[in-house]
Amino acid sequence: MRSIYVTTPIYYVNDKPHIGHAYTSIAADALCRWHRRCGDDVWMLTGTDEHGQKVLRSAALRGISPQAHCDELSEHFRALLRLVQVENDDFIRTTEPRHTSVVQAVLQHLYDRGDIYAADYEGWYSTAAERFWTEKDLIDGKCPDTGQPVEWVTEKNWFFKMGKYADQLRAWIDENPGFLAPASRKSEVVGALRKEIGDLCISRPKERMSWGIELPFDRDYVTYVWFDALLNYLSAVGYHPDPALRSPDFARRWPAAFHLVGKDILATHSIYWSTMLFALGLPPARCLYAHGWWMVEGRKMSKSLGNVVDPTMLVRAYGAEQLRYFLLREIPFGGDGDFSHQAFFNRTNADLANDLGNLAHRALSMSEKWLGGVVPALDADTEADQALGALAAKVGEGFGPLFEAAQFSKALELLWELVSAGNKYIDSQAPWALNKAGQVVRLGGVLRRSLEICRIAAALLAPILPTKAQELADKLGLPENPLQRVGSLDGLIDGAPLRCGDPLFPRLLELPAEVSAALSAALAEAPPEPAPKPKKSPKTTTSAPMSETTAAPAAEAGPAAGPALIEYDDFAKIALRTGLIKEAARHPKADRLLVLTIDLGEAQPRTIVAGLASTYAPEVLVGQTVVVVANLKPIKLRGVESHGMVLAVGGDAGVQALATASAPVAPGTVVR
Ligand code: ME8
Repeated sequence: MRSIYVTTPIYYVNDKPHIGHAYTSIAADALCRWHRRCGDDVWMLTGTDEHGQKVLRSAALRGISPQAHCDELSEHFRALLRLVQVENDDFIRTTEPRHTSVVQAVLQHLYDRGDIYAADYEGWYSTAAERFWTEKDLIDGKCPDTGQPVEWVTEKNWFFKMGKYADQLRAWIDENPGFLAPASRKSEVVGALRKEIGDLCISRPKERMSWGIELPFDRDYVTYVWFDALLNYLSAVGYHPDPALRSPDFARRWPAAFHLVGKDILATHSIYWSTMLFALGLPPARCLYAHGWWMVEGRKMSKSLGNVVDPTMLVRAYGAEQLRYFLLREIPFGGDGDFSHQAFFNRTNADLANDLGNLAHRALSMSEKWLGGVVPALDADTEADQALGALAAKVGEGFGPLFEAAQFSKALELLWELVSAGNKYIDSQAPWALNKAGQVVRLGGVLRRSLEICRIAAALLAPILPTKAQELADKLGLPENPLQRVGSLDGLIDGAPLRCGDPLFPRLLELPAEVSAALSAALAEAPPEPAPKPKKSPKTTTSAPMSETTAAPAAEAGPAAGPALIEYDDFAKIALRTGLIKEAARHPKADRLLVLTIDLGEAQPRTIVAGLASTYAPEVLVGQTVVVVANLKPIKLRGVESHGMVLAVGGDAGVQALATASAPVAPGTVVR
């Protein structure tokens, strides 16, 4: 039995969790669920990072004590885990005594060994940002975060002898090729280590920042938040510098650790953390995996841009498992990606509703209709069956190693080769024709192989879609959903009862109403132009960071003016008619516009250009009845002449819904 200890970063409680936090936790959970299914000894740790300037500032802004703030915010992170079906074994908070006592014991131990010493720290201090900067960080001699003047400050602080362990780290990386992943990010660390590695300032004077763990050997200082936070990976599994005081579980978990982190904190983990471990006489974790960054429409998620994606809303709108699938499928785990509702919508419909859902529904419904609703027997393999079997074998062999290497999207891509082949197999073998011709044995064989593909999908998807995969296994007459025979088209139980029921993933017809509303709200709140941001030094600096960055305040929406009154005659001038959308396409020159062909009951349908592209995929509009302003003078919109206007709910802030008729009506019906 392999021991697998998977960790996520512990998240700052300066604000509520967003989709980036959900991402790492879901990935860690999927990995753990996979290993649990393989029978490994798994432990998943996540938690919250509760000390430091950022958290202190957030609490102060709310006018409550930092501890009360942390208690409340930490709960939001726990609630998110439950919502997205993460089954963590432990959740650590850095304000818990089980953690603070270990941090203090480690500090004392390193101090006693001579690995921590006092020295003057010098640097450019920004009072506005409450942090030090190096000379090269400054922009025009001013704080890069706030643009305010900085002053040269010298202050006593405590330092960890990080530089002493730099060679050991260089050698470790050379000798352990699997330590840093993916390979593309390894070069960043290797590059950083080519330069000299200084020592790490690990203290903050209490007079400047008191929200932290007190240094056991100097009561005027608290511990730098990163030195405190990184130790969570040890404190949570029973570590103590004195081996006699360690929990027996510790040897079970360390160093079998797999740290999943975002690329933003790769340097702190690879350099700070590994050298801290060397100083404690411990080997680094088995693997440090830095995944990529989710952006939103090409921009970093930020409160001030109003584009923070709330995972709670996504779960309510699309479903927790759809979110898990989208995040792990849409981008390679090490790469960056762009979040958009359109991409979510398309991915959910294409992969889950159309490919997998359709395969399952077709195979199950035909088996129910023509074969008595039980698992049919296999027949002798034809050439097409052999090709399908070979593909299943390839998937069975390839999926696990990819998944264990956190290559979730590649593993899913591989599985989908089989799912798509299953749909094509049904098309080419035409079970309906076999049924008509009374070829029952062949019909059974074809449907059995199609059902087997569904079984393989259920077995392999369980770590990502825990509930849906079990639901699919139930439909296939499997009370358990075992991870066996995933490379073979022969794993179902002959004669077991099948249950078709409702489709596994209903097809989305339009963006969920809540999503449209959130998009409109975001548009209303976002500033018209993103404020130009001064260049900021990356979080990955190996110099001694003295504080965290500030968050810009969210833009406020102005008060709405009441509408001006008009006479009835003014209103009567507007000819409103119902229109049936016959065709819809993206505008060739404008992302937000669609070009619609609408039947208004006239001799010819009209071309109308509408700003609906942010809310609706063109294909979902075809067949919908809308309300049209039919007597608007034609106008050219980005080169396409528009003959009318489609009414939608949501005003200037963005479209939330279409204005439509509540019952079927003929095109061209008067609306008044
Ligand atoms: O850095 N895309 O906490 P944090 C992908 N407390 N992942 C994202 C993301 C995005 N846009 N935004 C956040 C800290 N993440 C420290 C960690 S560990 C000892 C201390 C994820 O709240 C990603 O995992 O800023 C990233 O590393 C982490 O959240 C940062 O969370």
